[in-house]
Amino acid sequence: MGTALVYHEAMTAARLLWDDPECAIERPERLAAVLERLRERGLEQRCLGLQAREASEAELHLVHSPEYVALVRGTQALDTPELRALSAKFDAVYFHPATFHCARLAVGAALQLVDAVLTGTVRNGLALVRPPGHHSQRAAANGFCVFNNVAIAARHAMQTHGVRRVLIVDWDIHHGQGTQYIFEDDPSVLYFSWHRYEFGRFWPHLRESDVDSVGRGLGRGFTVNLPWNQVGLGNADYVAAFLHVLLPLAFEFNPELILISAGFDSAIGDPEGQMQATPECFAHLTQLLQPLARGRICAVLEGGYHLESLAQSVCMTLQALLGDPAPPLSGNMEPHCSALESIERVRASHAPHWASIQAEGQGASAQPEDSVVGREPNCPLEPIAPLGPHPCSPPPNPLPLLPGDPEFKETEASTEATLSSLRNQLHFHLLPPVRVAAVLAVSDATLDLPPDVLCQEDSAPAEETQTWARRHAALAQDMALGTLGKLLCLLDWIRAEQVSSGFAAIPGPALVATLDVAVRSSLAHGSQRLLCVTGEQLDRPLDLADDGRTLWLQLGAEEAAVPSMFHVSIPMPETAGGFLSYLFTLVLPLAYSFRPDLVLVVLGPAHGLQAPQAALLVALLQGPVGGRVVVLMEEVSTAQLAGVLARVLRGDSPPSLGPFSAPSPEDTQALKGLRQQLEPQWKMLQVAAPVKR
Ligand code: X5A
Ligand code: ZN
Repeated sequence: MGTALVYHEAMTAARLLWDDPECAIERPERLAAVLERLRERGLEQRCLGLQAREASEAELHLVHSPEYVALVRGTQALDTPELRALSAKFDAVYFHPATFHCARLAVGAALQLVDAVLTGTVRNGLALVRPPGHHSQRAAANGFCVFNNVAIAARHAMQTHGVRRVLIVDWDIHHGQGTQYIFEDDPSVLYFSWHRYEFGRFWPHLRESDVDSVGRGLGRGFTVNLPWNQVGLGNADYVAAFLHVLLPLAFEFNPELILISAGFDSAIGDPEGQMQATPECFAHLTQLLQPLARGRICAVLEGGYHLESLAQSVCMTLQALLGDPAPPLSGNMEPHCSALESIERVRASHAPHWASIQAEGQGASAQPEDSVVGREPNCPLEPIAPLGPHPCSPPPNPLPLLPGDPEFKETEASTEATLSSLRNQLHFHLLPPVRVAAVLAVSDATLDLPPDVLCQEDSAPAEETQTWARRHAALAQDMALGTLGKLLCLLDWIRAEQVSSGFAAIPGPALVATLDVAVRSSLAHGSQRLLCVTGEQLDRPLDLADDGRTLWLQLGAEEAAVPSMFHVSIPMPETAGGFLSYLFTLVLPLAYSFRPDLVLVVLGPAHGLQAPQAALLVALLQGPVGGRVVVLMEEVSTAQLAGVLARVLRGDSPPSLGPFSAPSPEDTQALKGLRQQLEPQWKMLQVAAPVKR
């Protein structure tokens, strides 16, 4: 199941014909730059290319009034002064004689993409379009947008394909007020938008962009606004917003289709957004959505005005759609105070509507608040975040002026340097030739592994294997020794970037010993930070130094406990909702804060995870570690787990967990207690601004 790329060259025809600094940034070169970079990276060639068609007028009427459509149709025959006069009747809009044609192609592209995904031709896809759509309203153009591409696509999915629930994720840096108005009272569309707001000082300056606009009537709770009140926010803030706001709600909503209003003016270097998120961040955001809606994601371009940043960000999004592992995120992964305050406020506004965040409990100010329009920030204005490279990243070349350096000052030149160094890094970030390797005692045809999974036959040198095996009586046995040799070789290949990930079926009695050796040998070979997640009470080796190089997370312990900052235990949650809240509010924030270079997931004989839960855990843990996940499972679980884990490791979407159920109060309490103890060290756990007010 592939990825579609929908495009038509004619969408570069419309352009601004007079002088207007506000509109000048929305220009044809945007699409040209993106396409050039996609070709250069070989990404276009990996997709199913579809040529965009024009939407019919009936399709435009799914959202727009006949009078408005007729008005736009009429612009084809206007001369420049007439176009200019008409444009002036709207806010931040220009018309060109080609606008009607381009805008119908943009809608048609979104519809074709939805059709390709919903008929099963592809799993997901991206539509590269101009003009953008999310500011467009029933009878108004606005903010460069003529027809609302994504809103029409959502209505079409519901009417033509019988889709019952659509999630729209609007990660453009502007509020898609057009989309909000269209679905305000509709509970079948969950609309999430984050946007630069600055207490109302930023365009479009709307009161209804704030957290307390949650929808109306039956649609109450189905509009989610996350206003950013400070510029300079970045990777940590965006990932925190997904983990602590969007994903809990989205899993509870359980969409059948996801549409992304994919604007990249939220990325570093963009003159509109003034934010700091790097292009890889969009790969992470895309990956985090993949477990939903069976991976049926349609991304439709909106804004994005820095050509280089836009092109790189689109590449990252498309790579994630194609199933490639995402490069690890740069930066220190500490959300800004101002971002945490916004997250806290939107959670408080939505707690009455969603069991998933109600249960998690609130920060210091538990009550939904009134608007903050015109208010001054609670948080001190923070310097723009340092943006050091991830320790796993290859050295950038040439050495850049990276933020994080004490000498560093945020300037236009430094942003350009960051982008060009990122480009070099991304060129360096060649994917290992093998995505998944399997260590099996005997090659087992009944396991139903995807054909591209490499069955690992090679072993580490016998001498090395035997030296390690001497530590444990359980490894003396032939079968255990054979598996250990292959596993050591697999770990070596991962370090050498020949293989991305893998799993190993270990004979039961040797599991603990094999894990012990896997950890020690990885540390001996230079692993800086190793995250070990176990699905049960599996003890951390007592004599292993608690020096911050390993982080142990036991899911399925007897009780919640924090023996150290690097050793966390929690009982297995009782419900599906509880499991999800563990993932989003504990496991992933810890993993994103720790920034491991290797993740070991251990599923022993007593692991309490159902196969879809194990698959989701493994799928999501790939994000923080650049795909370098190794699963050790007890041999008897292989029949049940190998196929499904192999698929998520190669980038397929995990199977659904089944219907949502609220977390139990016990699970919620356990989580809350842990979070309080761990927050000072692991900043991605925070869901509220530090109390200081
Ligand atoms: C789609 C989009 C921005 C309009 C900005 C007007 N529109 N100042 O990014
Ligand atoms: Zn925008």
